[in-house]
Amino acid sequence: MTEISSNPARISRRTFIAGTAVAGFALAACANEKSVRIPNDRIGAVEAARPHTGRTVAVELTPGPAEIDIGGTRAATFAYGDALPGPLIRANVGDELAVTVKNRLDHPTSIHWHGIALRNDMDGASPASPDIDAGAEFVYRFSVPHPGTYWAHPHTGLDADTGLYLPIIVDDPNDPASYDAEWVVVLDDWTDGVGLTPQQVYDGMHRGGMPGMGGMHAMGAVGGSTLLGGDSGDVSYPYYLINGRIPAAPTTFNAKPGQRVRIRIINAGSDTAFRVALAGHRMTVTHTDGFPVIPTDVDAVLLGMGERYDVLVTVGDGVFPLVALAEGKNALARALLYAAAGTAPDAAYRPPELDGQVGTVDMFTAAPEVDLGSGKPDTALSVELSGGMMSYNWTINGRPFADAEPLTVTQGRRATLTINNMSMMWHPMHLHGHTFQVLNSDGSRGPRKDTVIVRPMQRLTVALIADNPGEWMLHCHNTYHQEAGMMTSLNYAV
Ligand SMILES: [Cu+2]
Repeated sequence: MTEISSNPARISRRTFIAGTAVAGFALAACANEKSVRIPNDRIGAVEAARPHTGRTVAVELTPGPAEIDIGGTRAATFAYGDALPGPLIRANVGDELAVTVKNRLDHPTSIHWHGIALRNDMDGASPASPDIDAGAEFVYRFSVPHPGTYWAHPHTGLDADTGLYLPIIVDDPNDPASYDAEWVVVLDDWTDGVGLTPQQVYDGMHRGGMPGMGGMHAMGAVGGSTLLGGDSGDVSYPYYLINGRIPAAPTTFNAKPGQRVRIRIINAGSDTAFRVALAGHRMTVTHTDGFPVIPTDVDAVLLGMGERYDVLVTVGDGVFPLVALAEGKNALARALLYAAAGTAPDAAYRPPELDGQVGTVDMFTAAPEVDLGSGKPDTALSVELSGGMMSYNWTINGRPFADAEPLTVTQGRRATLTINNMSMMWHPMHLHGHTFQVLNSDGSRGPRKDTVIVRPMQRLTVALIADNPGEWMLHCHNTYHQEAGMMTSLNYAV
């Protein structure tokens, strides 16, 4: 690996970042010229048909420069205030969120409400909704139709790899809690302000290219992963965080032995899949990306960037590390669960559950109430993912986003979307505004998801119902792949 400065972002040979700082350059925000504009009344009609409580949850967010203590180390970055993650937003199904954003950054920003089936003109992703200029103010106003675990982050440049992220929970008051306590666990990979900036990381990879690097993982900085089907990532980060803290200075959660705790796990990372386990416990997966599944017991769960898993645990008697293994990167993030007085194992402790039965997307099935059924699709869409490290040219259907040929659906129809990964890297593919259902290769229906891991050379099909008119981004949730162009849009026919 290439060591840079005294407290470096460690970079695998695959990424090959030069050892000198690279001047940042502004990437032109290329609005897709094939952009469509769905008439406001159509978006308004769908919004009106969503559940409405008449209650508004008002929130103010000020994205701006911040210096965050990540556990004895301070990171100069961007954040929503002075904490990491940003403030939890919580609402009931049918509430309206009114989020006033005062942009204190020196560049445009947006907030994308990841996973929420909201009105298209509030999605926080250009061009469907406007980016917010430096110094400007914008109010996102939309209702939240489905309960679940969601999160928010910018959809501008590389800012998703800074401290700009926060969890969102939507509760269903008619669904009584079957647990005693709730623990929100946000995972992240961290370099900004302690190692290279995201722009330096990107520039290094974009200009990189290294003869003979295919399949080579010098120093083990970024290695392979069986679960991910090959290379695990492009960037080896200085730190991996749970709720904004490094493993040596973890956050803690207190519970009593025998209590049932719902853990809402969110992967807010940019280039890291995490394998998560609670030492000494099995966990019951209850939700994938906010939507219920038939409860399934596992030892650990695997989350790509953008994914959420909710799990239930029955707390044992003791002190238990919750450990997130940075998949293929030989590094950990952790937090501690205290259910008794005692001493936690040291920061490098790796619970055996991580090597037990790992929950992956193919193991889960949507709960009957959210199953999309076996209806025959009207439309079959497909995308091909390609690209590689050599020129860092990640694309969908051979085109970067600036030249993308959008997919088209007709409102009210059922569609399948087949994602054909022809690259040697896995990609967590995310669709805005919809929660699709994974179709298993044996024809059975899997879980509802808005972000799904597609392994190298895998062909994965999902089903969706076109019930939310607009222009919706479909992209890889690796921040660097997305920035390099791995994004297109799913447009409703006007
Ligand atoms: Cu990708």
